[in-house]
Formats: sequence, structure tokens, C-alpha cells
Amino acid sequence: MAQSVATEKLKIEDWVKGLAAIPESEFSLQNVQDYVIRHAVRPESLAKYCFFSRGNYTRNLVFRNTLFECMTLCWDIGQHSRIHNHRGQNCWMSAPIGRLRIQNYRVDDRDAAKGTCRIVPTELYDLDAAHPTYVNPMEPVHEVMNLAEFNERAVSIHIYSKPFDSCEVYYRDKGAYADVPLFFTSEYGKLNLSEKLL
Ligand code: CSS
Ligand code: FE2
Repeated sequence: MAQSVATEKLKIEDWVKGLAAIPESEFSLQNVQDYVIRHAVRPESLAKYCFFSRGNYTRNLVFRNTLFECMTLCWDIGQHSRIHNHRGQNCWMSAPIGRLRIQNYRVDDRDAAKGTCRIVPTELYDLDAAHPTYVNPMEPVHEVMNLAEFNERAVSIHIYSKPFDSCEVYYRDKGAYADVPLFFTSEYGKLNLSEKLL
């Protein structure tokens, strides 16, 4: 995974404008990764898009067009994602605040008719401000964890291209997987009315 020293620190709004200026034909895994490496986000500019919940990590939409969406994910200490995929879409991640551990999985014996499979842990790595990364299209199933031992909240920024609003979740013990919808806690800095932050 790429290691980087960002050359420019931008407010999230300016960072997203720069991304939106990349033409669709050039919105490749490598070009967007290069952009993320060369342009870091000023952590303080994320305040408007940060909501924490004791129940779960939160998803907060910053920008969306037909090509990509950009969101912050806010992870309280000890929170983690489910084991999931990204619907075949590219995903770039950085963590301007805190640190996250990512566990990738290989999917074996997938039976779409029965909704069963076996998942096997593969690569394990950490994400922080100095180490942005992207989801490996060849092995797109993963789990993201803000380990209790890190002992701090984390805020990550995710770019998905194209946008998706559901994913597959893998249940390791049951050897099964299923579609689940994805929701935003806040959109463009405004808390969704149905959202009760505990
Ligand atoms: N893909 C998950 C976060 S972990 S990369 C999500 O969008 O909620
Ligand atoms: Fe993910």
C-alpha cells in the first residue's frame, strides 16, 4: 500500500473541488490515489461533517455527483465495520484523524443461489494520515476497525466511484452473506432527521 508525504493541506471543501475537477476518463485508481497522496485534508475543516454515536460508526456525506461520492466516517473507540464489499466500485481512504486497522478477506466457495461462502483473512494493515490507501479491486472484501487499544477516536474520508447505497455483508460464523442498505447519519453537514445519536 502506498506511503506518502502530502504536499498540500486543503480544507475539505477545496479538496473535494480538486477531486471533482478530475475528468471521468481520468478518474482511475492510480490518478485518484495520486491526488489523495499529494493533497491532504486539514483535520479542523472536517468539524462540520463529524458526528459520533455510541451505537455505531457514523457515515456523513460531504459531496456526491454521478461519478463519485465523498464522506467522512467517524469511529468512536472500539467501533468497527461489518465485513463487507463495495459493490465492485473503487474506494480510496485516508484518515486525517486517528488510526484504523483494515483486515482484508478472500471469498471462497461462493454459492449465489444459497447465499453462502467462506471468508479467509488475508492482508492486514493500518490507515492513518501518512498512509492513505485504496481497496484492492482483486480482493474487495474487508473490515475496518478502530481498535480499543488505539485509544482515540478516528475520522476517515472515503471516496467511492461510482456511488453505491448498498453492499454485501459477510457473516463469518454462519458462512453466509447478504445485501444490506447503507444510510447516512448526516448529509452536507446536516444531521438526518431520522437519526438518533446515542
Ligand atoms: N464501506 C463502509 C465503511 S468501511 S470502508 C461504509 O461505507 O460504510
Ligand atoms: Fe468499506
